[in-house]
Amino acid sequence: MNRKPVVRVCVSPALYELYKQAEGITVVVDILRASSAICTALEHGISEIIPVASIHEAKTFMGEDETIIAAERGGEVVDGFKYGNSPLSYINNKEVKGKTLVLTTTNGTQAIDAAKNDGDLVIGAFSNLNVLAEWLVKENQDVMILCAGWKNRLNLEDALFAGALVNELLAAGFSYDIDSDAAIMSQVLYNEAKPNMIKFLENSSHRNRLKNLHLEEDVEYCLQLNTCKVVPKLVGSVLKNVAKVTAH
Ligand code: 3SL
Repeated sequence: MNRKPVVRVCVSPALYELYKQAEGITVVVDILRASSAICTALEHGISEIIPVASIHEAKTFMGEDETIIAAERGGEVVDGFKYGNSPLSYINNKEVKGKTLVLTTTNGTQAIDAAKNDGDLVIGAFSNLNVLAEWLVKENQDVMILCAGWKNRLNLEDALFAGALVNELLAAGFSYDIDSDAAIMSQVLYNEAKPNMIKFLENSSHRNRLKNLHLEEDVEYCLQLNTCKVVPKLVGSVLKNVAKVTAH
């Protein structure tokens, strides 16, 4: 590319048509909790992930060998499924090692579905912030960060992640798009929130939804930076880790 790559932010899937790009890389983010769960599952032994939009589609995988099926709606594990969307359920869990994970969630996998045919698609979370930023810098293409939000409403935690990633990419030589306001807004929010994100999100909608479901531990985990070294990228219809593994 002869010019600096640009970074843009789409704060809601409802605005996706205004931001979608035929080329470049879309980063789908759903901090609470789908994108955090995807990174964690790949980091802790799941071999690949098939994101699907509907519970019906997820059920079509039932009975397949070496496959774990996870379904979440409204923050809860869907009846009839053993796994939902908790990243913690994939840590230190021998049952998931080497398996394919089929995953459907309220918003995260819907955002993936919306963007899957437009350029490359990767998954971002606080857990893979640095490794993702480094990977995007090497790719040297325009980046659009798509926040999954909640049923087309903006979610603060997704905007915070967008701000963190915009910070990283601008520091590495990316520039704002002419349509820069959402990126700037996200940076302002993140820079204000970063000393204590949990506190910043005290009155936020999805943090409180998960608190009511006694999932505070998940929220704390999802806000930790750089706990995973994976870059989940959609290859066909499957998310695979494309981060280079450094030899020890
Ligand atoms: O909306 C989603 O995709 C989920 O991440 C929501 S929840 O955190 O599992 O409630």
